[in-house]
This record gives sequence, C-alpha cells and structure tokens, in this order.
Amino acid sequence: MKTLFITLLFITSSLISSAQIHVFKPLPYAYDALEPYIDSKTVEIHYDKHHRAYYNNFMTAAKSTELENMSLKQIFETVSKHGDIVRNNAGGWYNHDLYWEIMSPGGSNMPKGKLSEQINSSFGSLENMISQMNDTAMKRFGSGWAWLIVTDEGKLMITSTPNQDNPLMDVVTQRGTPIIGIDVWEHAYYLKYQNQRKSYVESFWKLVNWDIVNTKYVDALTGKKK
Ligand code: MN3
Repeated sequence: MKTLFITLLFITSSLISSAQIHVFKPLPYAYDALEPYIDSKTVEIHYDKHHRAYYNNFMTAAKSTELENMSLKQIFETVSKHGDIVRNNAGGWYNHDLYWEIMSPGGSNMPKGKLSEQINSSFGSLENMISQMNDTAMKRFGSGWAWLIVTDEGKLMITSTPNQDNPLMDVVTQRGTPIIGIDVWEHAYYLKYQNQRKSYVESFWKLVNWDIVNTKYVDALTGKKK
C-alpha cells in the first residue's frame, strides 16, 4: 500500500512538473498572410528561426531553475538578477509573441472607445501617435523596439528599448505594459526593405489589429498584465 502511494505520488508530481508554463505559441496566420507589407520569407525566418531560437535559448537557460515556474511577468520584474542570457532570450521570446499577435492580414478596424479617446488626448490624433511612434522607431540606433505602453498611472506613452529589452523589465527607465511593439531589428525587414526602415515602419500600420490592441489596453488598465 505504501509503495502504491509513493508510486502515485511520483506519477502525480511528475505530471505536475511536466505541465510546463512556458509554451512556444503557433504563428496565428500563414507565413504569407502579411503580404505585401511583410513578405512570406521574412515572416518564416523571423518566426521559425529567430523567434524560436529566443524561446529555445530561454528554455535551456531556465532548465532546472526557479525560472521554469515563474511567469514571464515575474521574470521581467526581476530580470536584472537573472543575467544577460535570460534577459535577451526571455525578452526576445515575449516581444515577438506580442509582435505577431497584434498584426493580422490587412489589419483590422481602428482604435475605439477609451483607447481612441486616450490616443486623441495624449497625442492629438491617431495620425500624430503613429508619426511619433515612427520617429521613435527611426531614432532607435541599431537593433531594438518601439513601443506604445500603458504606464502604471494608466497613461499612454511611446518608448523605445535596445536589443530585446521591453518595458516590463526592471532594467528600463520608462516602465509600463506594452500594447504595440514594432521590431526594428534588420531581420524584421531587410529582405524586402533593405536599408529602408522607414518604409517598413510605415507599412507596419497597415497590419495592426486594433481589436487585439484594444483588448490589451483594457487588460493593462485593469492590471491583467501578461
Ligand atoms: Mn525580431
């Protein structure tokens, strides 16, 4: 009986530990779904090579450590303690999840409700917000990201981070919850746009799924940070 109990305990605990919380999500559309703004080959390499490598590298670094059972949000809040491999690869994994999620073939709708009001009161208009975010993306020297974030005070703000950092991390100056992220690493656009980062950044807006961004905005306001 005791042996049976121990066996059951072992099976149960191994089932629990195998239910890992860190899962690599499928791309929510086909590789060619973002054409003509982002070409199929770029999406394929970006998702299946770059994005997947960040995830795999993070999983290797996290193996048999406390990171296996921490949410990404918890990891980012203490990322300065976990070293550069975790910072770069957990960042790269999360940032690309957001990037793919907020795009859809041909884009979708416009900002609405409170998000639309906040964009207008913070930036004057949607066009101004987009133009400021494009400027920020252009000014990021080298590799990194431009972000639209919701600050802890519930305000919208445009920021930028180098490499695979993001505004959830304890290492960045302006923290908040990202609801839009533009990847300005050359791997995100070089095959189609070569050195024309500006054309890529402008095209990005044709793909934004505002329904998802709206949801992310509401979630960020209500504290449901991812
Ligand atoms: Mn990238």
